[in-house]
Amino acid sequence: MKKSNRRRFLEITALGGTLAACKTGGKVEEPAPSRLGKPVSAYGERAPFEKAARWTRTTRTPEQASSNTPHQDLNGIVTPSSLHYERHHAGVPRIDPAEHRLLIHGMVERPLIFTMDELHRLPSVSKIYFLECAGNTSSEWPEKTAPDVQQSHGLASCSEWTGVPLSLVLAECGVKPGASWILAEGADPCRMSRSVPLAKCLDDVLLAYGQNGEAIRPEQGYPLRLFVPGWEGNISVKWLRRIKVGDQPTYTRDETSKYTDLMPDGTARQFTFEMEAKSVITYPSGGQKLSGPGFCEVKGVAWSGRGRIERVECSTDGGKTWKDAQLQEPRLRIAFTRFRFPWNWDGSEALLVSRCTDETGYVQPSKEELIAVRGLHSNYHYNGTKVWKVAADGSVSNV
Ligand SMILES: Nc1nc2c(c(=O)[nH]1)N[C@H]1C(S)=C(S)[C@@H](COP(=O)(O)O)O[C@H]1N2
Ligand SMILES: [Mo]
Repeated sequence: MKKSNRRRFLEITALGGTLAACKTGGKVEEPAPSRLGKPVSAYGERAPFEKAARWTRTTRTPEQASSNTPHQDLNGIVTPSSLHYERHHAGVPRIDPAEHRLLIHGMVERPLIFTMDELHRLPSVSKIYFLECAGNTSSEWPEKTAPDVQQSHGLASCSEWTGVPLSLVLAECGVKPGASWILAEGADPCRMSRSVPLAKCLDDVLLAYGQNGEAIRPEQGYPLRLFVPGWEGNISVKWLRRIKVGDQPTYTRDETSKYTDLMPDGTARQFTFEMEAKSVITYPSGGQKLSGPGFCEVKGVAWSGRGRIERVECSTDGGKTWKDAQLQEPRLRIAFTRFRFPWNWDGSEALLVSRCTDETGYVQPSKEELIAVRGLHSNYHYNGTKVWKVAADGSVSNV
């Protein structure tokens, strides 16, 4: 999978491509020496020329809102914390970590209350995981369309999360025989809460306090969130303050009024936890414009809640023919995987689309295949392939 720069250059020329770059006209001047720069600073800032920003949408009130990651502007697999998507139902609470407590009670031998300090002393792990709202890409159900990848796929981001395995803390409390679910509750005014099967809690769920090397951002749940790898974002309860161990799901408002899907036969899917494999081309993507024909590296991200991404294929003719994309290593389980596909645009209309396969062998469905199974009344868990049209003038749009 590794390629030397020389090989990559040969690949471009083999494609008949040319590199879009300014000609020097023979005369090359060295850049002038610069003046003394800005002094050191306590907390870094990005270059003032960089403008990538979250796109925000207010659902009902300013607190009932979401904001989307600008995938079109990002590289690699880690989303900067300041650009991680946000979704909250009652605003971002301001929580002093010194005051914060986590209560664990219910079907346990020893109900315990943890301070943040006590949690920080416990054995910890760091893992790179994506997080995706179940509603991500719901704009692709037929009646609606998003103009760009930020609006269509921006409710998914990927961070390195640090925290204590929940299994360890539950072992401290001593889970009673017969227990099979937990209820996790947030400290925000709506007390957002979800039921999580105990088996998942004992597997890979984290009590996370770190994000990309520093403390979790307030928007992501500071000072403590539940992190449930690979499952719909809603279940990763932020500002976590209480876990109650029990022997059945609680059927909270968030898992009955929402986060269920109406199927074609009128029944509803509930507790659809896993996020299925999805991929999307982020460059070139909707709203962008190619300056002219020639070489263009197609780039994108793929992820699966069920494990590792094994394969990504790309098509430039709307899915009639496919070729394998290059996958950036390391390919981590339940994390973004960056893919790249060398393309020489000949200037005629093209339909760019990607399709991924995860380690379980599951292949991302086309929109038509997804609708055949799920119908048209669903809102959550859309993971169909995404086609972008490149018009002859280079402009890219959602089709
Ligand atoms: N306490 C609490 N936890 C919450 C929410 C919330 O509103 N309150 N929103 C949920 C939803 S719908 C999603 S998709 C994720 C979003 O996490 P993020 O804002 O860190 O991206 O958090 C979940 N956890
Ligand atoms: Mo969500």
